Amino acid sequence: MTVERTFVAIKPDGVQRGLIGEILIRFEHKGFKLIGLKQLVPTRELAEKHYGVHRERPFFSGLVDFITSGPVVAMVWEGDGVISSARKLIGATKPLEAEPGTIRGDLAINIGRNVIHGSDGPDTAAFEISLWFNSEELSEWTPSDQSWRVES
Ligand code: D4T
Repeated sequence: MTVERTFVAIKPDGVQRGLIGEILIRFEHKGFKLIGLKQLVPTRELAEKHYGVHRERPFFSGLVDFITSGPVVAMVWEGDGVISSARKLIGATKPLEAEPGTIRGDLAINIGRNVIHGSDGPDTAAFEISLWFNSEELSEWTPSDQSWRVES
């Protein structure tokens, strides 16, 4: 298994609903390592770049309006297989189809208010991390209990 990094963002609905702690703890308890964390209100330019693949979709402008409507908590998480594992922790895009136990399955109802974003592959992860973070905002560190999470 390769050590990877992924981009995760708590969307404005998750921040407004006071779900930051609830979401962070799921990634921490899983054992992934937090490399970067900040809260910001995204500019339209940032949001349009982030959701650029959806530019032609009918929901695009509503999605950009929503994601720029308030603070977002942007994060980078690191660990073995973290890109696909984060997607599993997050659950299906449509919250009513997301399994119980996943973040969307437990905490959301509506596709347009689905609380959280996670990169969907290695190329997207690299693009989104560099879009949202400067390199000096990312920390290189070793958790003191690392040997209790990962066999060396
Ligand atoms: P994100 O990118 O937010 O993690 O969501 P997903 O990766 O799970 O899903 P996506 O890229 O297909 O959709 C991006 C974003 O657009 C919203 N959306 C999507 C919406 O409001 N209406 C829609 O019909 C779709 C397909 C939800 C997530």
